[in-house]
Amino acid sequence: MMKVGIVGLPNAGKSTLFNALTQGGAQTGDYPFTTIDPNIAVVTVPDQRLEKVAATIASSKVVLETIEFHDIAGLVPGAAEGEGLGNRFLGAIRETDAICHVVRAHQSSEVPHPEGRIDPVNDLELIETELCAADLETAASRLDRVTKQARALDPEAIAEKAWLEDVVAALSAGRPVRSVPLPDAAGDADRRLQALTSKPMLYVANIDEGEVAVPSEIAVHAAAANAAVVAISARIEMELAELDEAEAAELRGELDLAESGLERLIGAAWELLDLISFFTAGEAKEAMARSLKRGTTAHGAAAKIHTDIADGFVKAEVIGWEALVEHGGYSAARDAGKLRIEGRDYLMADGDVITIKHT
Ligand SMILES: Nc1nc2c(ncn2[C@@H]2O[C@H](COP(=O)(O)OP(=O)(O)OP(=O)(O)O)[C@@H](O)[C@H]2O)c(=O)[nH]1
Ligand SMILES: [Mg+2]
Repeated sequence: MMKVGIVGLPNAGKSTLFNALTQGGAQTGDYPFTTIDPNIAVVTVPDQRLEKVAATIASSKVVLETIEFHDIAGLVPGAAEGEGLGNRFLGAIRETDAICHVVRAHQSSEVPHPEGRIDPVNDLELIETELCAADLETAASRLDRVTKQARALDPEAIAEKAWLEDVVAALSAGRPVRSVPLPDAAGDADRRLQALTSKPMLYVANIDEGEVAVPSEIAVHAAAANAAVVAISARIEMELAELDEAEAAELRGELDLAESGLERLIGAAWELLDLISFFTAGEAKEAMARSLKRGTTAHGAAAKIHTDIADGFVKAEVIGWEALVEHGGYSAARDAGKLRIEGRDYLMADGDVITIKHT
């Protein structure tokens, strides 16, 4: 299960967004450091396609993919040197697979800004500077260690040393580790470094009620930082999350919000992480959605289900979810020649329904 850490300046709206996404009851407040210990909640990734497949096949149960959100304490300038809740904050981010960076872009005068002004790009840079400072310390000490190993003429250590030198230079210039290409010869050097700024980054622009677009200066900054970006009014989404389904749908219509904040955020995250979804579904069995890196084979998909299934892989029956629903089930789809037999090297497509035959 993917873990996403929600970070940002104090009062940016992190806990409000967290509550909207998770229907959680995290405390929010118009004062800094409302959150101290991280709030953690698991949400299911909504997927109408799987619901339709499950209804067609008469599956017993729908099991959706899940994401764990961590709502972390606000970060302040100097955190890398222990300001604010410095180290605890940074430790909490280390545990996550991707970072969701909430930046205040709403103008509400009721909510104080810790810097006393509203400037989203500057806010993004403040946080990124702290993350780079924390990584610089880690990378410099790792470079020290690897430099000693590299003397022993270990080719991977030599490649790692060269990469770390580039990393230290980038971080010193305020650029994230994710901007430094990792040569093949350096192996898993990025995993060993465990940098905060190598994690995929998604910005959430917390916009005014009634707005829908990402402010252009934030979009420009995101493109330069290799980050994805979505615009969400955390306050509206939290209010929507408290309504029943019919009321929420009506208000969404009025606000011109076709998808929920959660759906938009997941859509952007899937694109950022280059993920697709595939399904397994059996009659009177579970219908399940799982995420997969784009470009994964049928054998790789099998490994996601169970290592035994991957080890005993013989062949796979594959069909796009829409064709399966159109034909009304597996046997009609098979009769129509739409259920394909694929081998282990078949590249999975988004929305594939797969049945793996294994020994
Ligand atoms: N007008 C408006 N107010 C918002 C919005 N999002 C959050 N707020 C308000 O801003 C204040 C801070 O929100 P929180 O969600 O507690 O902020 P936080 O980032 O979790 O803050 P810390 O935990 O202190 O770091 C609260 O009073 C929220 O109601 C928004 O989209 N619009
Ligand atoms: Mg909070």
